[in-house]
Amino acid sequence: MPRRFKSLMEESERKRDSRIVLALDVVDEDPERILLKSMSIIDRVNEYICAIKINFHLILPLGLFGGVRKILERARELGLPTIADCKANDIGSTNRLIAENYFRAGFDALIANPFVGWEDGLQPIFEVADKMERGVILLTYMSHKASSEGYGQNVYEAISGKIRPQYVIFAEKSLLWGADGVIVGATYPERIRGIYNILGDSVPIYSPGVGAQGGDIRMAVLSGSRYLIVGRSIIEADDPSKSARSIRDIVNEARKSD
Ligand code: BMP
Repeated sequence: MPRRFKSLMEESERKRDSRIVLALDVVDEDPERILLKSMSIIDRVNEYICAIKINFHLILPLGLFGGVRKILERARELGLPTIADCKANDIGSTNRLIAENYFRAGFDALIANPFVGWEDGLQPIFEVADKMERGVILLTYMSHKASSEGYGQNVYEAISGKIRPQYVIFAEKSLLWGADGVIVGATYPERIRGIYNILGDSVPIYSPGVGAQGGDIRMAVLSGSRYLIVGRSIIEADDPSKSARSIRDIVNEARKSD
């Protein structure tokens, strides 16, 4: 049975006419203020976004079964899917425990790192996702400056005996493993295009890296990104609601000219 995360995202996207995933990266020394600010941002921007991604900015100070669970409940009430940005990257038994905990807390999907491979690596995560009907999104080309040192390397692929770009191999694995999405930095539109050429519409591309990291929304969308992950441009704006709406509108405009 196919996992339902992709359709959950499509439904949310349709309902709100938005392809913006909010990176709820609220920073504050006081965990209580993080929780309050997070809730307030969600209330202000929820009509302009289609999902919420939560990273260690919240998971560490609030705790998965403490404040984070409250935020996940709020997101659920609003009908917004949630993604755990834990970049799972360990041996199989630990990965299984990571997935079980994030999904038990209420996340609809998690982000994992394909560098660890399948057997005794990511396989248990996909098994847990199947069992609990959640999603798995794979890092395929990250948005930061040193991304080429890992994702962009040319590597010897034992199966084919050829030298190939790492990110191309990861894109192919996302198809093979049945991933529900891939992360490709908006800062590298040519990589988005290359990966989109492999995946087509079967595995949606999620792109962080616009705004604060310098990526261009229009270029990312025209190159094949389906969802834009946006944090600081919304969170740190004087008016998060206005910022979320205007980014949503730029994405929708770009889609029309596609
Ligand atoms: P911002 O829009 O503030 O740059 O936030 C982007 C978010 O996406 C952060 O939570 C970051 O950790 C995450 N992210 C990223 O920026 N690049 C990647 O390649 C993968 C990510 O998860």
